[in-house]
Amino acid sequence: MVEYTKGSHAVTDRIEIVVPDIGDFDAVPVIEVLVEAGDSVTAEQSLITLESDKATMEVPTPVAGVINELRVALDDVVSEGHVIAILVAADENETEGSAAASEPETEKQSEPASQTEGGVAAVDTSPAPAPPSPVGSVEPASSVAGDRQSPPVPMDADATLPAKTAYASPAIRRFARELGVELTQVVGSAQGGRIVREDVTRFVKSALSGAKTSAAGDLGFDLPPPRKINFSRYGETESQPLSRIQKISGGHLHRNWIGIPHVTQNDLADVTDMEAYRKANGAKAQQQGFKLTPLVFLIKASVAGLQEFPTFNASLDESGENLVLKKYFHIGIAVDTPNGLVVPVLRDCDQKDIFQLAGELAQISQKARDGELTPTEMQGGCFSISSLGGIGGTSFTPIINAPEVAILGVSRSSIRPQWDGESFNPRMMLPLSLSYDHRVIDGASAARFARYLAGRLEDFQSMDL
Ligand code: CAO
Repeated sequence: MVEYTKGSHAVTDRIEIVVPDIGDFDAVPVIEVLVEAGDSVTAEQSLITLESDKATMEVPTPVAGVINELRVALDDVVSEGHVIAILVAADENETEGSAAASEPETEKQSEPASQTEGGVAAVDTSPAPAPPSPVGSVEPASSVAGDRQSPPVPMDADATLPAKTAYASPAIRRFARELGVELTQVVGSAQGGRIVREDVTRFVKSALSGAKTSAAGDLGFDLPPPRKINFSRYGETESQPLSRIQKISGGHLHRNWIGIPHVTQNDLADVTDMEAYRKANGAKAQQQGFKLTPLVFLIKASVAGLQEFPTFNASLDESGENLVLKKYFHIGIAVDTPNGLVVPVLRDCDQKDIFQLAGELAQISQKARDGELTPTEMQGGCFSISSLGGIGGTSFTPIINAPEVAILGVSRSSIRPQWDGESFNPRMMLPLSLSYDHRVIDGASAARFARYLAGRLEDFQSMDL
């Protein structure tokens, strides 16, 4: 396509800039449009960015000129030969003039393919800058593929994204470099976690506004979002949405997991005698319409532990510099429901006996399974217990239910041989897993607390049952 326009200084050509040979790729989305109609461009300046599954590639114009018409838009899908833009080429003098007159445009120029800071996630396939081509050397006929003057550089289909490398186009890398932004710190909001211009500016604004770490969970670091994976490439799949509870509790669990330095202290309690007592009292509970499970003894032991170790019955305040010590004893119980995990709170457990607690537990866990808990019933806990003992296991790491500072995980009791100094005896041993916030509780205190719990269960009669 040629159109000769008599200008005052030169003859200009309308040239189609097309997608060059991009290797084995076909139907590749346009993830960035770097120019607008009316922009002056220099030879080798990038016009658009394309993206395959694993790599990005900028397509430059082989000649200088003015963008007369843009033929692609964001998210268009293009293949080799697709027309990107119609360019009005200028002669050398005009090119120099326009480049000088539009200084900011030079920001958009391609850089050599050696941009490797921060690990190369996005493969910059822009060729090394070539000397501007004299207009006269561009054939004023038909299309100009990007590869005519800029040798095609195929996308790197095998490029993988290491976990902590930034995924951004070369243009965004340049932009970030100009602002002094370390791209590995920025969370990408575009598909597959790719970083776009807005992500960089948001990061800068956040840094300028002084975002900082606090006890409240303002974590002060960004995590790269999960990559989009097409699992159906490997076999049949089906999509199932998470339940509302899973979505809500998932956010809390994630924040607590990454925001609190967890350590889990494991111990074993000899509950042989306690189990005998529990079984002996089972019928009494049954008559009242509920079961007497080990959980109520664990609630009582936990209350005793919180009374003995007040820092376990505490929360960090918003500043992260003070502990709020609580004088009440409300225990959260993790309940498994068809819709996900919920943690209703049993109040004033220090003032209730094991039968009252067993009755309340039966009632509130049924309410939880029926999806009828009110927000108030899930608030105000001091310490939580997550019991998987009815199911099995030998230990696990429960996640602290912030703003609490510790949680007790309970696994299934079993008969284990215990050495009494002379012989092994079969004893019923209950595994305890105490996760604690290491900012508030040190390891020695946690070991003492876990031992204390075990001791209370072993000497259960000493508790106020
Ligand atoms: N060791 C051995 N047996 C145990 C036990 C233990 N640690 N804990 C409970 N059991 C027994 C009970 O005695 C009961 O036996 P019977 O059926 O013979 O009476 C059986 O296991 C089932 O107990 P249960 O689970 O119905 O009752 P519970 O009081 O122990 O627990 C509740 C109640 C609501 C906490 C529980 O049903 C539940 O939902 N647990 C799951 C909690 C959870 O999902 N935690 C994970 C959170 S992190 O994702």
